[in-house]
Amino acid sequence: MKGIHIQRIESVIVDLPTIRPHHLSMAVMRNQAMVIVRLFCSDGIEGIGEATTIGGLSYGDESPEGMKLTLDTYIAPLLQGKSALSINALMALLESHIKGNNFVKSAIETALLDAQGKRLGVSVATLLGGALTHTLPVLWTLASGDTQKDIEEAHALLKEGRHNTFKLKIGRHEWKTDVRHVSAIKRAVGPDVKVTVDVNQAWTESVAKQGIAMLQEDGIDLIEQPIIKTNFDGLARLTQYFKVPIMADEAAGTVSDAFKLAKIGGGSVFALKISKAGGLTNIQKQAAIAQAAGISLYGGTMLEGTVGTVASAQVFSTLPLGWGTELFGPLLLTEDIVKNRLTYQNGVMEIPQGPGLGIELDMNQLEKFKRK
Ligand code: MUC
Ligand code: MG
Repeated sequence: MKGIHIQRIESVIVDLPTIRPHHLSMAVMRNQAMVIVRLFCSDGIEGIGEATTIGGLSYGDESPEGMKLTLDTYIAPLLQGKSALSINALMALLESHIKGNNFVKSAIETALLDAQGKRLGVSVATLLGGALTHTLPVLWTLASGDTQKDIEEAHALLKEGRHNTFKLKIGRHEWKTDVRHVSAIKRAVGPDVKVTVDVNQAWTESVAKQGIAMLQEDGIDLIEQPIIKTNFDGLARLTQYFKVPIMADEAAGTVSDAFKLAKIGGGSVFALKISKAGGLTNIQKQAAIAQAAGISLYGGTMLEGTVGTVASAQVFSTLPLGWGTELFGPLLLTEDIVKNRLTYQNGVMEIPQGPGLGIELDMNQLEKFKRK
């Protein structure tokens, strides 16, 4: 084992089409651009990772093109030749040389854990202390941009039994129009189907007070990031004011964000995302803070493809998630770049059980969808 080092790191941008346009408050997605990281070690083992965001620079402050540049120009030369065996040492090195860039750091930590798991013959979840489960609940996001289409989509998925919980993306329209859209869908799916909404920061605090009051009345189960992410105090006020749980997503970015929010009761649920947090071990730190503060956990996504989704699933499987996950990213894509697509049925996904992430890139597909 001694002397195993990182030989080189490669990154490619892959563009995959979505099954339909996906409407969020800040962008409409028609395809997904993901940065795939390949980390080659001197023992012949390759680790893979993914850095993916939503809508270019409209969601976060890292773009696919910028992430590739950061990887190729700063991270690859920094890690090349270093021992591949202590992931903590490598992440500390990254932290001391590179400020921010959490999405990229998450992809690198994923690739290091994948390589180490393959080397030791254990899953990433095992490296992280062990899985509590081999399946995770997964909801589906209705975001076609049209109420009637969303209702049809929900009915089809309920009939098929693939999902039993839906998240609605709102915040693109005048708030009363959005609330009517949510009410119509909730009425159509009925009281037994859980419905959550994600406002993606679009409301002011005063609009949020009116909007959430109506959504609570309609029996909506969870309200995600209603106001701008920097308004921690506002999120705490809304959490205290309403009976319906309020979830911090964009606000709960880093470990220190989680600490600040937990201190003031900003949110009764945290949406955990490996990208925002800068990696899988930081998710466990955020989760520890949340658990100590009595805040529930939810497994979030940046709409990653299979690599990022499985990395998220590996760490989420080590945590007691009170609100399940939204790890449906691969289902939003028409094509995949791994050999075995994930299995989703009866409202859950199965977590691959092989060493590392337990998945393998399909090199033909990677070549086909690689940005030229
Ligand atoms: C977000 O803000 O939660 C997650 C599901 C989805 O449709 O969009 C993402 C981003
Ligand atoms: Mg969200």
